[in-house]
This record gives sequence, C-alpha cells and structure tokens, in this order.
Amino acid sequence: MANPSPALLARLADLLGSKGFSADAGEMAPWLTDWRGRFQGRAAALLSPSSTGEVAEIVRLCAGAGVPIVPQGGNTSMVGGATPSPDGDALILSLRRMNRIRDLSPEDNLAICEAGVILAHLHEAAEAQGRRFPLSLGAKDNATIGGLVSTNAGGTQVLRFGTMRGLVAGLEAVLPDGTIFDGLAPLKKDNRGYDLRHLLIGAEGTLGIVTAASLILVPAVAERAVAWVGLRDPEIALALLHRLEERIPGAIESFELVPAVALDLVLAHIPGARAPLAGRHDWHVLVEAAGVEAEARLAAALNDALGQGSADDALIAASQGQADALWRIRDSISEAERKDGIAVKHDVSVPVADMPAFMTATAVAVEGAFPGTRVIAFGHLGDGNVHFNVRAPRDAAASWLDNEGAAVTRFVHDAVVAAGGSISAEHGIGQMKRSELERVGDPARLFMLRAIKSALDPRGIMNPGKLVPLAHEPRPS
Ligand code: FAD
Ligand code: 2HG
Ligand code: ZN
Repeated sequence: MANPSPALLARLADLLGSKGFSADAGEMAPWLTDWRGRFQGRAAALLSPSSTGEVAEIVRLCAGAGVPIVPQGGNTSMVGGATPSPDGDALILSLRRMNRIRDLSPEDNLAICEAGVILAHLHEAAEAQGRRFPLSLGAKDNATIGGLVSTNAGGTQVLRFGTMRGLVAGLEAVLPDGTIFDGLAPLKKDNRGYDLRHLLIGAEGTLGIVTAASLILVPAVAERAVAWVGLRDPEIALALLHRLEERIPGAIESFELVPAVALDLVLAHIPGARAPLAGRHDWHVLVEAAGVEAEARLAAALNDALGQGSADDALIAASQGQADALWRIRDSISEAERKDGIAVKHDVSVPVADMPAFMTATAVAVEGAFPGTRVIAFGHLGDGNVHFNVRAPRDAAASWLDNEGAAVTRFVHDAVVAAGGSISAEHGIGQMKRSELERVGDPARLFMLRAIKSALDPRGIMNPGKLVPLAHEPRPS
C-alpha cells in the first residue's frame, strides 16, 4: 500500500481547506490512539470533509494513488477499529464535521442524519419532537451515527428494539472507488438482489464510507420506571427477566446484569457514585420498563419476585435524578475498569438460555487456569451478550496483555465457540480480534468475508488491517 505523496497531500489540502485538512502532529495525536489506549497508529493527515461530495472526491483521489483510508467517527471503538496501523502513513477520514440532521419527521418517524451526528444529539433532537431514537450506550456523548452503523452497535435497549441493523431504514455511502451509493430512501420493501444496506452495516469501514443514514424513530414514552435489583446469580436474573416479560409484556426495555465486582469498581473510581442498595449482593440487574403505568406495574412484578425469593432486594428510582444515577453506575463500568488497571476484554454471545451456566462455568475455569485473574462479566444478559472481561493479577506488568492476556483470550474464545457462540456480539472485530476471528472462524465465513472484501475493495484501501483476515496472513500459533 502506498504512502500519500506530497502532491496528493497538497491536492487534498486544497480540496478541504484549513478546516478540513490537518497534518499537525498535535491536532492528530488524540485520533491516533483508541479509547482504551491499547493501539497506536500513524497518519500523514487528518481529513475532515464537510459534505458527501468531498468524501467522494477524497476517496477517488486515494483510490487512484492506492493510499489507505481509515474512517473515523467518535473514536470510541472497543477493538481498535478506527486506529490506523503503525506501519505506514494512512489518511484518517473523520466524519465529525458532517454533523447535520438533514431532516427529522415525527409524522414519518424518521430522521436523516449525516454520519458525524453524535448519538446524544440525535436523542435530544428526537425528544424535542416527541420522538426518540431507541438505541443508547455509554459512549453516547461521542459515538457517531456513522460509527454506530459501521459497527452495528447494540447497547442497552436491544432487548426491545434490536441492534442498529434494525433501526437503519436507508443509507448513503461512498464506495472504495469514490462512487456514491444513494440508498437513503426508506423503502419497506426492496428486492433488488443482495441487500447492500446490510452489507455496509457492520462492515467497520472496510467496504466504504457511510455518509448518511435514514433512521427509524419511535414515539416518546409516556412513562418510564428504572429499578435496581439485588439477587443471587445470573440464572436467577434470567428467570426474573422471563417473569417480568410475562407480567408486563412488551414493557421491559433494558435488563442489564452487574456483578458486585463491577459495582465495586464504579464505587472506587467514579466520583459521586453511591451503592443503590443497603446490603451487599453478589449480582444486580438494572431494569427499565416503559409504557402505561410502567412504574406501578414494575413495582408489583418486583414485589412478587421478592416474595417468591427470586430477588433479594429492589428499589425503583423515585425521581429522574435517581434514575439517571442508576444508569450512570451501569454506563460507567467501562470507565471504572479502564481506571482500575490491566484487563482483557471479551464481548461474547451464546444462546440466551445458556448464558448463566456459561458465565459461571467459564469464570471458574478462567480463574483456575490463570491464577490471580478476576472475571468481571457484565452487560446485556437478555440478549445473551456479556462483556466477559478478565482483570490481570495485581502485580502484572503491561506485557501481560500480549502474553498471558492473549492466552486468556484464546481460552475464553474456545469456550465461546464450544458453546456455539460469537467472539464479537456488538463491538466488532477491528484490529483487536482479527487473528482470533481467523483462528476460530469457520472456513465458509472467512471465504465469504474475503470474497466480499476483495470484490468491493480490490486495492484494499478501505480501513486495511481491520475485520477481514487476509488469505496470506500466517495463522497465529
Ligand atoms: P469509531 O470508533 O470512530 O469507529 C468504529 C468503527 O467504524 C471503525 O472501524 C471505523 O473505521 C468505522 N467507522 C466510523 N465511522 C464510519 C463511517 N462514517 N463510515 C464507515 N466506517 C466508519 N458498543 C456497543 O455496541 N454497545 C455498547 O453498549 C457500547 N458501549 C460503549 C461504552 C463505552 C464507554 C465505549 C467507549 C464504547 C462503547 N461501545 C459500545 C463501542 C461502540 O462500538 C462505539 O461506541 C460506537 O459504535 C462507535 O462509534 P464511533 O463513532 O465512536 O466510531
Ligand atoms: C457496555 O456494554 C459496553 O458497557 C462496553 O459495550 C463493554 O467495556 C466493555 O467491555
Ligand atoms: Zn455492551
């Protein structure tokens, strides 16, 4: 792959002007590393176009010169997906200046957003019109629509509304040769062959640049209730979810599992965080219910659960402030874990019914096989997806991650595969899991990934080194 020539850089600087082009090391620095500081890359310039036309022209010029492009939104990737490689001088293509909501129609329940719109801004804009965009996650103040689409993000409302894939009604993208794909029209039915929209969703910037999306909105909720429940173990937690879904059908939007060890991390590292319940519980769930009489119905259902011993203690937030504080605990786990020290992350899914047993058995096995480690497994139990993170022994050096940490990862992923699960439930593959995808990936999956990549991006300029293991790459030992 070619490094950009001085002539190409001058042409791009001319096209984008001073607001859209920077080769300044200080300005580029924050965008050359990932949220967790695990990866460090190099770039010749940071390109920040302000329109789809400019994106198309950049890609056309880079395709002609064979220069790699790394698309970037909020740079909150958990898998180093938006961080360039350290081995060459790629161009970072930031979509952050393309942050216009082109249209928001409450009648049609649709918002057309440019790729750089920040998720929290879309939430606010929809709310102002009596609507909401029903996907949320801890990085909502930075994550962009383009990044969310490109990782097929999940988050804390998947239980009721599905992942990003189910919320995208149309897409506009620039393909690897600079052609603009205009698929923004929100067609409910469209059988013109392969579903190109779904090919681009979750492609992690390896097949083109998402420049805009038509997104599905839903009516604002009349009433919502947020509860924090203390209970014994993940099995009881899943049984509680089923009970709640039976008692208040269609109302449970979030059901997030939090172990005591994760709550302890938040209390230790996040200023202002307070334990929601008086006693100590090994596990907790944060439950959110929405709809008519949500609070009364959730309270009644939780009361029954307490009476039957399937919950040990519970509180329902008495105010919006208290509800926000409960959500802050849940959404701060990643930040608290980051502050706490070295850990390896695993974003895994298995069939929902199997998750409690999987979590319990695999935690015992990991902590037994790797003395001094501690499993911190939390998250989206109702989706069969937990973040099965493993903290390094307290005396571990940074090199632990590449040695024992990598062995822990192989151990966890082997268990996931044996359980018929996925090694990436919602964060994507990026650069962090590419060799693992190859190691555990079945040949048919790898064949299709490689065939699609080489057909659409034959020169391999779109986000090289991410997601797709190349055919000639040696298998990791
Ligand atoms: P980036 O990090 O900039 O990019 C992500 C990937 O998409 C990269 O491969 C990049 O090249 C590509 N990309 C970005 N923009 C475009 C574009 N316009 N066109 C083509 N490719 C593009 N994820 C979940 O699914 N659920 C969670 O609950 C969740 N919680 C999180 C909590 C925290 C605190 C953090 C830091 C992250 C969390 N994430 C979660 C990770 C999640 O993937 C990102 O938050 C989000 O989807 C990425 O958006 P971004 O704009 O930051 O994308
Ligand atoms: C979450 O659910 C995110 O909070 C981040 O997906 C998970 O930090 C993690 O491992
Ligand atoms: Zn998550």
